[in-house]
Amino acid sequence: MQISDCIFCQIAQGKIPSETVYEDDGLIAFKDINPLAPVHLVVIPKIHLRSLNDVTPENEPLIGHLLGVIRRLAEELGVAESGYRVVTNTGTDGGQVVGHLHFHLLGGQALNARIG
Ligand code: IU
Repeated sequence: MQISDCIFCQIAQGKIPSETVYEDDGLIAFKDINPLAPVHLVVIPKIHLRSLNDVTPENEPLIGHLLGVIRRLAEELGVAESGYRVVTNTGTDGGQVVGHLHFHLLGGQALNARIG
């Protein structure tokens, strides 16, 4: 697949609209179009990494920053105290559908084991 065909790259570049809730130089967080919980965000690095398997030591500060942003968003959205789930599906067996590294932030209800 060409990176130019990647839907999440196009969202990151503003070429496809999304309900963005946070953005900085390195990442963007938007509402999942098919939410599985009252709070369901997708948080992605802007650079094209196919999955967690593509993360190199060079990318690790960015991923650490991404997790910090998720933590702050969870607080801002009011789910930090009640609890939430962060998921990154990786590869075929992991159920990854979109081939651009992304983290789901799910919360706002008691999550059963199947959600995410
Ligand atoms: P995955 O199974 O971890 O690859 O999930 C991809 C998620 O991206 C899934 O929850 C979709 O609803 C979501 N999504 C989106 O929010 N906007 C889009 O344009 C597309 C997928 I394509």
